[in-house]
Amino acid sequence: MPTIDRIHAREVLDSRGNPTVEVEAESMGRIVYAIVPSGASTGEHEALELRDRDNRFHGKGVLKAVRNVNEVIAPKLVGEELDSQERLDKIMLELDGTELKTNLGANAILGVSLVIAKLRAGVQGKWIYEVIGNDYTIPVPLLNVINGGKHAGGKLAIQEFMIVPHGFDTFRESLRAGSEIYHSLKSLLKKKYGVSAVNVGDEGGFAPPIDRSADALQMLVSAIEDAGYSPKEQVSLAIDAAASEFFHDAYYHVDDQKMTIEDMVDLYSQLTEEFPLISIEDPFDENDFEAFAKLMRLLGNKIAIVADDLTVTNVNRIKQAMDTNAANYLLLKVNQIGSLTEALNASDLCRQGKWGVVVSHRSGETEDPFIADLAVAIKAERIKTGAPARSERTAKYNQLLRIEEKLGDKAIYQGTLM
Ligand code: 2PG
Ligand code: MG
Repeated sequence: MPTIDRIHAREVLDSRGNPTVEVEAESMGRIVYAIVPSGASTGEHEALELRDRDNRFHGKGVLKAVRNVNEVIAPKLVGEELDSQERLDKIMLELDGTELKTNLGANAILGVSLVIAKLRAGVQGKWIYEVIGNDYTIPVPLLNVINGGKHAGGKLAIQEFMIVPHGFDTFRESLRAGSEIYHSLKSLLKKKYGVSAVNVGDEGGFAPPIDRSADALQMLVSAIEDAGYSPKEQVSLAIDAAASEFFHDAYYHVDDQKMTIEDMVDLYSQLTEEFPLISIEDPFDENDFEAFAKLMRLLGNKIAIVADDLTVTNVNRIKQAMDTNAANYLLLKVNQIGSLTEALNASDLCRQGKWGVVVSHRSGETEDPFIADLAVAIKAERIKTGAPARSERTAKYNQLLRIEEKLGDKAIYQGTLM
């Protein structure tokens, strides 16, 4: 059995130009790298992203996390056999010893956890998805083409307006539709609002001066039609409200209004009637299981109600959401929980509870396509990884193209199962 011969972390930059942790590892002469992503609209219950809080990089340096890898984790793991992800992750979790990884930092532990999966694949001459799972599907992409909230500087409170090209036989055709619609949208926005409307936000989607959620969704429908596709049959819509970000003083501040939970339920059900909306993520504040449940009772049998900040890829919070019937889909982000094993446990729990899974990037991303392999390996119904533009986003979509091609006749596109 090959062993881990070397682990070394360093500070590199993410897509927003902020420092993040990269881990390099070696076994039998093979060298692999993993880079940790970082959110902006982070959930308050996420595992700790350790930042230096000193004068470097406006406090955002990650040298403490890097040191924790090089001086605490590496000495424990170097020499260990690459037999099982779970066993190696467990060593790190015990070394940290806290629920939210406040000792070593989730960014330190996750970097090593991901690099272990890559090393296990490397020494066996396998693809990453092949060492994580044993039965595969290709997820439907949720492409974020209009950016609002914390990811852009505009007036839209809702953070993400996404197109969902599901009505195709393959991922490749879906991605083509996504790209064509993205470019149709660009032309429509330019025509209506001028050239500065097509400046992009953090996830590669446009950040136009649109005020109201319904107008943003209408632009998407127009773009789908303009590109020659049929809304609903081939391409549906999804939003991530990231509602904790606009919940202040007991009200939701959206579309220039002060809304109660009931008003928000009305808004979401109106939007769902008016548009081919099939997925609403984080419709309410991250602590309000009851409000989520209200929306579930109304729309839960028709569309995906996705829990992100509510559940933070944490099995305890997912259980709570299941018990209260607060959602029917999990947004799975590896860095919210901080190790691959725990993310896989979250996915297993979703399968037991009959929830769907959307594997997700962060708004601060990197060139590492790891989550594409992960989505394939856990047979995630969907993947959310930004616009079909900007390399930190296309890295994931392009990896899915490779995997689909590699699987050939055996590739099953989740869109065909919807
Ligand atoms: C989200 C994510 C990713 P962030 O809210 O779902 O789109 O954003 O990484 O900023 O939390
Ligand atoms: Mg979200």
